[in-house]
Amino acid sequence: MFIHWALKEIHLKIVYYGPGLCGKTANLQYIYTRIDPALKGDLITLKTREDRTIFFDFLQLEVGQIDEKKPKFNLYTVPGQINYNHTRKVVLNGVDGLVFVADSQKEMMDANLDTLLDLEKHLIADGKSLEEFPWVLQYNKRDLPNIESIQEMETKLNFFNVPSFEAVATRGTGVFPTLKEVIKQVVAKVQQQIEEGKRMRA
Ligand SMILES: Nc1nc2c(ncn2[C@@H]2O[C@H](COP(=O)(O)OP(=O)(O)OP(=O)(O)O)[C@@H](O)[C@H]2O)c(=O)[nH]1
Ligand SMILES: [Mg+2]
Repeated sequence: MFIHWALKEIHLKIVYYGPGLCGKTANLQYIYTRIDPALKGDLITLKTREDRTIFFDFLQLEVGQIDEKKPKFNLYTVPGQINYNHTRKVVLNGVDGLVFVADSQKEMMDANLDTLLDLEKHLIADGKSLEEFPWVLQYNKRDLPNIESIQEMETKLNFFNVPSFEAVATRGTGVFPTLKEVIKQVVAKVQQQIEEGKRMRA
């Protein structure tokens, strides 16, 4: 979180995390096409020729008001490829909320879990933990034939019982429910922090 007092803005960072090719960029691309131009910045993407993310995708959104300040949500994706571990760590710096995008295809279950554990490791190194952090799960690619059941994915990945959403990111299905829930959690946490801050000063 970063508060720009002069502009009365609160900048909040949401990161889409998940294994390679799970659909993180597809989420941001859909959001970008559906947001009022007055409320969004450019979609900035840094990708290889094969459309794989090499550093991150970035999109800024404006939503409502918190404590008389304008919240600006900075949405980032991480690169999912194994060899970009350091980049993922850098992109996670200062994160306020997370969307874990899982790939529903059966053969991706190990990669989903490994990536989730890798995320937890980065958070712990930064003094945070999935157990007490605003985050949601998205089960993406529900349109493909060889997918795992939701029940099985819940058992394998949702060990902290966070809100979860089925999605087909390329069609936009489930994309906004996922985003709205993570925003709701992040805002609730920020409001709590602001109230605590006020009490401390009182
Ligand atoms: N059928 C189907 N394909 C999808 C879905 N979401 C994404 N894809 C496809 O999966 C491929 C990878 O999607 P991306 O959004 O680039 O995945 P990513 O997670 O950003 O991948 P990296 O940046 O390489 O980590 C693309 O060909 C997408 O069109 C989905 O819900 N269903
Ligand atoms: Mg990507």
